[in-house]
Amino acid sequence: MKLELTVSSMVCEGCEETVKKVVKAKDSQADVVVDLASKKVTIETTAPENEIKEAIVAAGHTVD
Ligand SMILES: [Cu+2]
Repeated sequence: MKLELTVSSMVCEGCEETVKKVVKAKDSQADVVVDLASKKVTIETTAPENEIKEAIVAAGHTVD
């Protein structure tokens, strides 16, 4: 399943790494592409969308 999320709280590469890390903690096979400029995160995963969103929010980020 392909997810396209906007994580507006990402401001630097550290945030980008955090988001990638928490997504991969949910699904180690996930393919995560972050575009910092547009704050878009494209994720190819078998994990449920709500779990991915919750993991990102739990890491202190905002999913629009
Ligand atoms: Cu940051």
